[in-house]
Amino acid sequence: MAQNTIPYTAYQEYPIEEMQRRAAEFYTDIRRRRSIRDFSNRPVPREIIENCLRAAGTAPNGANLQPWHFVVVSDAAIKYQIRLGAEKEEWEFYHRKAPAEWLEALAPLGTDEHKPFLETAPYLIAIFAQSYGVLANGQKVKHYYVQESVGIATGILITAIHHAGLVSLTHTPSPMGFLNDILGRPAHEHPFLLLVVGYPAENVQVPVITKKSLGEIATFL
Ligand code: IYR
Repeated sequence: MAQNTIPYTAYQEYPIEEMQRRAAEFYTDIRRRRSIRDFSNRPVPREIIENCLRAAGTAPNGANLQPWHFVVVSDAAIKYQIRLGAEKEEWEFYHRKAPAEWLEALAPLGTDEHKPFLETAPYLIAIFAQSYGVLANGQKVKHYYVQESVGIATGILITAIHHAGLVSLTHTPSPMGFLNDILGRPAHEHPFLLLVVGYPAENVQVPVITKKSLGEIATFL
């Protein structure tokens, strides 16, 4: 048993019918979420982003060491620097590095090296995964299951942003080391994702895609 415990009074049980309704309603709501690549420049109150980040920070994670750091960028000059850095890597990706098979897989999405949304959207959230933590006295603390932990936190963040009524894009220029330089993060923090957040542009279009069925993604034994 853990050394220091309190009763879990926050647990809330629902009657079966209510659970069924809640599960169905959540699915109906989250299936509306789409990755958006064309953003409005409409401002978003910072408090909304703060609460979405607080939600992300509740994620289950390795040894509760919370191996993440979120850098929220709304400053136009920094967004411009990030766009330059990302488009440089993306040019390399689309014109030099990406194998034909990968480009074929991306073709239905219509993506290319141009990333204007990195300047248009009101917020870019750079998500960093910390391979270790640093205590106030400078001592290093090893982190565990870092990728899994940060992935879960990112999933909660994306869900919170959708729940709040905003849209996002998981943007992954590769490599993303330029984010450490621009945002002044130390080398032991690895850029995980750049999450673009805001309102969708008016009359935004999204690719026609399908999701795998339950039978394809799950097995009940
Ligand atoms: N990082 C590039 C390419 C890209 C890769 C995958 I996998 C995607 O699902 C989408 C894009 C870009 O952002 O354009």
